[in-house]
Amino acid sequence: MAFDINMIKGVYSKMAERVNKAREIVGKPLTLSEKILYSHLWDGAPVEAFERGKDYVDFAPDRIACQDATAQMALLQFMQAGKTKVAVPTTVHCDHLIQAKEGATTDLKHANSVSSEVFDFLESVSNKYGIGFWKPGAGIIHQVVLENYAFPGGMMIGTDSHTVNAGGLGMVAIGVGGADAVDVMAGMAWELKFPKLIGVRLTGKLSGWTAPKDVILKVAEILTVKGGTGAIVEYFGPGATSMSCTGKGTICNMGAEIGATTSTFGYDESMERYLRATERADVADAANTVKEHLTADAEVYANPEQYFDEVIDINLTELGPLLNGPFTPDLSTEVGVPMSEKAKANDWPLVVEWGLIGSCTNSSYEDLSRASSIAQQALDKGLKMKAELGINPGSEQVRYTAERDGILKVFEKLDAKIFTNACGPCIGQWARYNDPKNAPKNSIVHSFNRNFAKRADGNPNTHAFVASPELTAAIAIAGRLDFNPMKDKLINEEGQEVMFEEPQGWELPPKGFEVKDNGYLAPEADGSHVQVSVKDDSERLQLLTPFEPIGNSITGAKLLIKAFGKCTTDHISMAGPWLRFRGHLDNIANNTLIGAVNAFNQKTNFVKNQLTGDYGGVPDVQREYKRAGIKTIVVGDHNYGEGSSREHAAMQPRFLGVAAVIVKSFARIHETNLKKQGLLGLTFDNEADYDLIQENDTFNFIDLNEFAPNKSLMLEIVHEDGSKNTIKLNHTYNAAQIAWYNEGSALNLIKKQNTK
Ligand code: MIC
Ligand code: SF4
Repeated sequence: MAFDINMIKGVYSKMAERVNKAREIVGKPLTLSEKILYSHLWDGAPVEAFERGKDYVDFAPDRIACQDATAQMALLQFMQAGKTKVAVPTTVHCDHLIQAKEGATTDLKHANSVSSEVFDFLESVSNKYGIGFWKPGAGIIHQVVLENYAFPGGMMIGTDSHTVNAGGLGMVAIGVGGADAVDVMAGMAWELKFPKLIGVRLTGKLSGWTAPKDVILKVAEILTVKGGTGAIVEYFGPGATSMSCTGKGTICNMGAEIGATTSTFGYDESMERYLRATERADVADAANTVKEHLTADAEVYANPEQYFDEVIDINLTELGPLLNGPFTPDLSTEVGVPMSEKAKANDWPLVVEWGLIGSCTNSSYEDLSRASSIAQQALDKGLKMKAELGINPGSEQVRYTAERDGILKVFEKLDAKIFTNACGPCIGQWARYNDPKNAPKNSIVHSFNRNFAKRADGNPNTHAFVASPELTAAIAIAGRLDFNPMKDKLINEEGQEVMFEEPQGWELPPKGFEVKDNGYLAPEADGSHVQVSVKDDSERLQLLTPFEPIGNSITGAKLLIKAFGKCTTDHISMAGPWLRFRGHLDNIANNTLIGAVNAFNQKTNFVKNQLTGDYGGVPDVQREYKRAGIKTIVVGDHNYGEGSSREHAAMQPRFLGVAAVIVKSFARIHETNLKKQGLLGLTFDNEADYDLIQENDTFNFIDLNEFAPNKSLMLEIVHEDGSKNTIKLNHTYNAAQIAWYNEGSALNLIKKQNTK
């Protein structure tokens, strides 16, 4: 048994007392999010009410999940923490390092051969420290977590931004950087700023072509990629209870795309059905005994405006299928004519070359069955695929069951490629081109969550649009971006006009789930004898050397890059081919900020070296500053570090000698990652000061020796002509986080405390 029912019962046994106490202290009815947060305080029962968006609070999460691309760095850090076992149930999932090319069998074999060093490392570290290990091919972390570990009312963290997917089963599940996970693995508290709360009231009912995916595509349009920052989004209302559990997972999953800390839904019958179908009747029975604490107090949902910081209303009956993109997940367009007009106006290619169904967002049994009902119609009506189709099932359990039930066969009859149960094309692990840099302009549609430039196939000219799995299937068959399956006819092989009927599907497999080998390896009870080896000359893995503190005197610093516009973690530390270096800091540092656009010349990976006057790649120029002993700063725009939880985006600049990152605003996980690695993450007090920064500037921190909570810092900018500006910079470091800075990193502090 992979999950721990006693742990879950332990959480529930304390819930009533803690929730009642919290209600008394807060002095009003509680939302579900507050119930979960207040029942997971590090210090036990609550004694004070926290101010949302302001107070830093210590929590005690119930579980941790890591995936292969982030677990390497997390575990390399944990190995330094001086512990013999993880303090909290933890799992590692191998899903990112598997390419999609030929199809599952060949691709998995290939991954197991080229990444064996990394998989073996992860397996042996897991075995040593009591961590559950999910082998390559077992499935995508968030689907596997939903199927095995998520439980209503629980709190978990995971080293992946889409950990939030588990909100579909009523959890508060939050994506973090590896260093945060290391704290909890090492038996310490996990700190989070008490979130603000956004309520989304769902009325009406989904029908026809509208899917749970469209709900979150709509929310993304309303809130934009930064509208959820620092908030938990809580969904409620009749529309919420009428949706499947995995559909709720889809909605929570893409909460990461609006910057939300997490999203969640109250416990309901769909969750109970899902728990029972995934062989967790005992969890459902236990949840039923504390039902009233697994959803908000009735008054909250009756008058949400009084209890949430913001309330959004969506009527599902009026919602239609949407396509979001290209290049950003919050740009929504309705299918058909609106898309046709917008595509023409913006010169987006109308011909669609690929439809991809999968990713942690939409790879459940229900997703595959609804998409296959469209594929079946294509076969029945004599339609030929106009685009190619690729499928990544979410887990081996989903795949095995879908194969047994004939779902995969339907796709195969349309010549679809069934890729491994893994992330694949969602994270650039798609061998679509030999040379993506020179690949032509084209459109693709997928059921994933992110569609940043180059994300799927490395081609900057690929326009990726996000849609529900059923719409993805229909558009791939039609081969046109502006196809409206509700109105448009297609011509079949016999020259007849045919139309699709509405998609149909099964929420859960009618004959139950089935799997032969789910790919799980339990750790040994005592792993102390297990040897973990990292070769000195490995190009994939490198043991870590602690960072030296940056210190409280930064003068004469140079500008490394002033990033223009969107700068996501993909721009700071690209994925795709670079995933292979996720366990080797020196090697992966060679991709640092190579995707960021230089504000002075609009080019990527082309910055001025102030020492020589020459231009070069960002990592090369930075290494030259480092050799010369010169500190540097990075400047950025809004929502800097949006996207992934990868701490590499903080560790690489730190490793290469960047001292401070100064931006208009940060994405939450990235800001914490910078703090954890002992860097300065600062924001302009006056956003317009971004414009003051020139290419040849030198920077002097004036009062860094007085670095303290709630106190701004002053920065002197010396321009090339000798003129100066002094600007005010803000920060959100509390006393403990300043201690990380002073020690060089949070890990340095843990080590110091453990050796005392
Ligand atoms: C992603 O979707 O961008 C990833 C790859 O899953 C990342 C984690 C990573 O960079 O390894 C995420 O979302 O956190
Ligand atoms: Fe994997 Fe994509 Fe999900 Fe990230 S978003 S975990 S890459 S499937």
